[in-house]
Amino acid sequence: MAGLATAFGSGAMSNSIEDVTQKAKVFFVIGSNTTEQHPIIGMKIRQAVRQRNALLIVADPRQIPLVDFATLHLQHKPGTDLALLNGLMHIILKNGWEDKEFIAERTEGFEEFKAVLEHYPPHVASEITGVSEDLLYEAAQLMATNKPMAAIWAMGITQHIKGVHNVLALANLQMLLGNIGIPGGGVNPLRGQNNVQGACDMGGLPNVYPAYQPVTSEEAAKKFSQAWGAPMSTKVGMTVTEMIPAAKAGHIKALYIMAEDPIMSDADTNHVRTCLEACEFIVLQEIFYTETAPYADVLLPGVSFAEKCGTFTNTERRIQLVRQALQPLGEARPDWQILTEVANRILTNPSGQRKVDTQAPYARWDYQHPSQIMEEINALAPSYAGVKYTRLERGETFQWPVLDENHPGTPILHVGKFARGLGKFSAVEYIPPAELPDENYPFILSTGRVLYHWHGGELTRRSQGLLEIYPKPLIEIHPEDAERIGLNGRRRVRVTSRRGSIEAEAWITDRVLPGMIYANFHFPEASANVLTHAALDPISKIPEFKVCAVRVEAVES
Ligand SMILES: Nc1nc2c(c(=O)[nH]1)N[C@H]1C(S)=C(S)[C@@H](COP(=O)(O)OP(=O)(O)OC[C@H]3O[C@@H](n4cnc5c(=O)[nH]c(N)nc54)[C@H](O)[C@@H]3O)O[C@H]1N2
Ligand SMILES: Nc1nc2c(c(=O)[nH]1)N[C@H]1C(S)=C(S)[C@@H](COP(=O)(O)OP(=O)(O)OC[C@H]3O[C@@H](n4cnc5c(=O)[nH]c(N)nc54)[C@H](O)[C@@H]3O)O[C@H]1N2
Ligand SMILES: [Mo]
Repeated sequence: MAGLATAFGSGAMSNSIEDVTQKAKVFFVIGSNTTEQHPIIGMKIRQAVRQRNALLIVADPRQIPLVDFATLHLQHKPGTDLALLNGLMHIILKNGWEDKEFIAERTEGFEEFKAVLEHYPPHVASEITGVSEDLLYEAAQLMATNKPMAAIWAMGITQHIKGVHNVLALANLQMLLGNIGIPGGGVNPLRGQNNVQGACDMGGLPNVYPAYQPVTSEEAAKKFSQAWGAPMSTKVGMTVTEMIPAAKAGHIKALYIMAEDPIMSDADTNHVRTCLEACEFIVLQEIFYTETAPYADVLLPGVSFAEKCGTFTNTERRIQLVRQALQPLGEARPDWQILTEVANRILTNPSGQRKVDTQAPYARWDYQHPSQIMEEINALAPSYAGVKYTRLERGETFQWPVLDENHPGTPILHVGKFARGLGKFSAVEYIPPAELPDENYPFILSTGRVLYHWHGGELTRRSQGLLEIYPKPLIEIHPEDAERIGLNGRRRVRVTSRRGSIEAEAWITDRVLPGMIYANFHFPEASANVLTHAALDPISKIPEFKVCAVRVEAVES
């Protein structure tokens, strides 16, 4: 997420869902299983294709359901996106299909970028990606001759050691074609969790305060020190993927984990277990007793979305009010109330260091209602300045930035001008994934989700209906590979990486490429994360969930 912030001010959709799905002439969907993971947006893309003949290019190593609607499917090898994108842009430039006016007026860094593209003529791009030269040419032509094109992506692009560079390459593509700041175009990362956008907007990242005010800025540090009554550091903090290993190394003594299940969702589960074991003190704020719960010293019972009020900010930067529908059970309380209580204990603890000036405007921790939290947000986060609770209660929703009480919000970012002035082309080169197949581990494993389950499955494995449809983890394997490993009518496979081993049922299907298998992390008895590799993107610190090397063997059921 931090990485996306470098390109466009924040990792958010530049255009709105309505705008993109109604106005794009071409959809370029890369690394997003949209119909299964963002079903509403997926449905709208399907409608656009069927009802108004929009064109659809899907770039995905798997035959995802959206491929049935696609004009072209670029089925590239996992982890080769940069070669694919640079190869497409090479063709666009060679044919003079770029938007020369946009490049001259709105961008910088074009010459260096152009020099890098020289390294990706069609035969090279085709060799690396496995996509034929003809198909590359067809895709480039289709993109360049139909404007506007909306670029849409998700985790298939970002969960790589080159995830940030992949995103920068997509921004390059959209600038090259002049598809930024216009209806039906833009750079559109589909955010995952219902409120992950809101969490980032509120500074739930190690490098920014609310509204992406940089932690390293003296000015921001001063602003927040005064508001919160305590000195603020200008040092960038750690990401979760750095904190967990730091707990093992002894650099972190305590973890306060809220609404995360690292035993299920972090890469390399066996390693995560040893890290959590080594950590001296763990607080877990959860709504269920999860796989991570046995490692916690204290469990704090939170409540689900239906039992509290507040706001969620969705993937198109839209801030929406949530109203409480159910009464919390037992001692469970909304997360903000638990945090308020904990903060008050710290503030009033006589043995504590009490460096807080409680006279500061927002140091009191006396919230009675989420509307008071929103008042603080209005005052401190400029892009939320006009998101007044009273407006939300009247039924308004807004896409930030909402600059003041009368501002209607901003459906499309970067109209006429980028947040940073000129849009910068980035010269980014392809490098292979951190771990590639070899003699001992001859398959590529890619991981992700299925329609019927949610991450660690804590929420969805409790639903009888969902379990009836998808009761156990399945590992997708190509028919040729099933034969090669001698499955021979049997269904069970053992998958082993350098980090661990799981056994599960195989789903023999040509959804995946030969030489590639696909697994999910929805079931503790066979979670893909036992196998995954915690190699991180050096900028975003996201693990390479989408590529590692494994061995696959048939086992007796
Ligand atoms: N039902 C359901 N919906 C969800 C979630 C859930 O758990 N269940 N989770 C939510 C969350 S938090 C998120 S982040 C989103 C994730 O949404 P997505 O990113 O769409 O979901 P993933 O399953 O991670 O896989 C993305 C796609 O990337 C492809 N892929 C794999 N490797 C590569 C590669 O190297 N390059 C490219 N271009 N593609 C590749 C996969 O085949 C897959 O189609 O989903 C959200 N929606
Ligand atoms: N192999 C592999 N691993 C992945 C990924 C992948 O594609 N492949 N994707 C990654 C991505 S994109 C994501 S987002 C993560 C998701 O990983 P997590 O965030 O760990 O997964 P979730 O299951 O969404 O949520 C964790 C917990 O939040 C709890 N919870 C739900 N609502 C509330 C609430 O209101 N309050 C509190 N206190 N708790 C609540 C649930 O009970 C659940 O146990 O997984 C990552 N891990
Ligand atoms: Mo996510």
